[in-house]
Amino acid sequence: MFKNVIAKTPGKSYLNGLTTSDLGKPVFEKLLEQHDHYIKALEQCGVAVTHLPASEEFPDSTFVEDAAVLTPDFAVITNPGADSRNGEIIEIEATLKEFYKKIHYIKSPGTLDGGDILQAEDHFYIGISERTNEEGALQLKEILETEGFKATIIPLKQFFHLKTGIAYLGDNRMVVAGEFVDHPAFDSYDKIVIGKEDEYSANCIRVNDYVIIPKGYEETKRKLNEAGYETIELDMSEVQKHDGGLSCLSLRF
Ligand code: CIR
Repeated sequence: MFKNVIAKTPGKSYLNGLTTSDLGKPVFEKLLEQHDHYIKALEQCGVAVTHLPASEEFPDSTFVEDAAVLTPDFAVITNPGADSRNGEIIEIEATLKEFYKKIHYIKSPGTLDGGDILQAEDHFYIGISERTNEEGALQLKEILETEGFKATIIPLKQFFHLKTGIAYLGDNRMVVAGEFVDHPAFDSYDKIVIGKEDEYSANCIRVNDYVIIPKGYEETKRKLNEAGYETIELDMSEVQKHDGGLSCLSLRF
C-alpha cells in the first residue's frame, strides 16, 4: 500500500524541456488540466499528495520520479543524467527530509534517473540508459544490497528509461513491452504483454486498489480488467510529447 505521493505542477518552461519525440509542441493549458486530473486520480487511490509548486528554472521538474528512489525505510537521492535536470534534486531532497531519516545519495561520476528503477517486492531492476550510467547503477545496487534488497542491472537496448516499457503490478505480475517481453530477467513473473502499437501504455502505475493507465489503449485496459484490476484512464497527450509517462509524474511511497 502507498500512503504518500509527491508530485509537482509543471511550469510554463515545460515547453522548453527535453524531448526526443516528434509529437509536437505541448499545449500548456491542456498539460495543466491533465496534471490536475492526475492528482485527482491519485487522491481517488487513497494517497496523501504533497503537491509542489512549479519551478520555472527546471523545465522538466514535473517528472519528479527521476530525482529519487524510495522504499518504506530509506530514500536514495539520484544524480540525474541530464545536466539541465540535475539541480532538481535539491528541492526533492528537502521535501523527502520531511518523511525520511535515512537518505542515501548517488554521486558523480555515477548518474542515475529514477525512471530507470523498477521495484518488484524485495527485488530492484536498474536500467542502464542514456541517463543512468554503469557507475550510477553499481552505486545503487550496492546501497540496495546493503539494505537487504536484491538488485539486477539491465542495460537497455530500445527504451528511453527502464520503466518506459515495464511496470510491476504486485501479485508477481509484470506489464511488459518491447525488449522486456522475452527478457530472461523477467522470466519468473506472470506477464501482461503489450503489443508494439500500445507500447506507451506499458508505463502504467498500480496505486493501491487501482491501476492508472493512459487513455486510448483499449487492449491494455481489457487485459488489465480481465486480470482483475480496476483501471483509471488518464489523457497523457501533453506529457507524452515530452517523453513522459504516468510513473514519471510522481514519487509513490
Ligand atoms: C526528460 O527528458 O528528462 C523528460 N522530458 C522526460 C522524463 C521522463 N521521466 C521518466 O520517464 N521517468
